[in-house]
Amino acid sequence: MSTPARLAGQIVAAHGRNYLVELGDGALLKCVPRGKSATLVCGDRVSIAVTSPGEGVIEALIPRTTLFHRAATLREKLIAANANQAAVIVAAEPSFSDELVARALIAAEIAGMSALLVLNKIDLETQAALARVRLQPLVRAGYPLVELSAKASVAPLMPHLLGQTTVMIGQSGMGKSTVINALFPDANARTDEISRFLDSGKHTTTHTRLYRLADGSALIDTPGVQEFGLAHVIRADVAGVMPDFRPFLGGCRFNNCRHLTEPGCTVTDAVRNGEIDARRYEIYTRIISSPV
Ligand SMILES: Nc1nc2c(ncn2[C@@H]2O[C@H](COP(=O)(O)OP(=O)(O)OP(=O)(O)O)[C@@H](O)[C@H]2O)c(=O)[nH]1
Ligand SMILES: [Mg+2]
Ligand SMILES: [Zn+2]
Repeated sequence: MSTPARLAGQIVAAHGRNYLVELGDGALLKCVPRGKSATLVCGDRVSIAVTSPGEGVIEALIPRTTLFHRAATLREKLIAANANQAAVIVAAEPSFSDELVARALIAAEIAGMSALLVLNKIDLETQAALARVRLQPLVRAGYPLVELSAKASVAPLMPHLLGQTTVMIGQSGMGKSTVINALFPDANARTDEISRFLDSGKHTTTHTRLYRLADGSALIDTPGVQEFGLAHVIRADVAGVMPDFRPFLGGCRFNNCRHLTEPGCTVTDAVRNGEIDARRYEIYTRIISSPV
């Protein structure tokens, strides 16, 4: 008896210990991991053995290039693996947390991923103008900003997706799934089907899901987050992954300066003379003083 051939695939959805694995030819297989295994996550590349038509066993995890995650003090929450870019989405309405956005951007940088901002629902013009003002410090920090109305068109986002594996992250109601549905007409049916099945009456996403564009690039839809814990991030590293702080690092009197109340701090100098945005600095102090 010969051992079944191993095939390479990528996890496109995870439901508990059940994984949907996409093979190179696009075929989907329902898979379970063999024995006790490390936590697997959407985007993971795995080696599988087919056990019956449409089903398989995950034999091995192929090393990840990136792992995007958030972490509370005692609980780590993996979001997606092997993405090279995070798209942090906010909307004109409902109002978004600029601290959550800052935290997600920091997590992306720590994971070695690039990041971009998406402002959705610009058809709501008055609220969009306010949102734009709140995003200004991040735009000045250098993050690309894509504005769109996902209900009308997602075309402005396309050039940023091609050739990339992008994980979309943001609070509930920002429009992540609306973007997905516009890009993948098939996804629409699935969302409706799932919400009907769960009878939730809402369209809130409950599972992370990877969608493939025609050129092979991927977009990962994730459930809305209410908080973005950075318990895994060393506090001394935070300033260095905030691009608007970077030009002012390295010149402080103390080389272990936390940029709080230390004398001779070039960061607090920059805050005082307006070169670092006051709200961004407030968010920095909140993050480094928080256990998560
Ligand atoms: N006015 C307006 N409404 C939009 C737009 N895009 C999305 N919406 C609405 O915003 C609501 C939330 O959209 P979703 O796509 O479900 O948001 P989500 O980010 O996936 O939310 P979760 O799955 O809960 O995280 C829906 O009622 C959409 O119809 C837009 O461009 N303009
Ligand atoms: Mg959703
Ligand atoms: Zn300092």
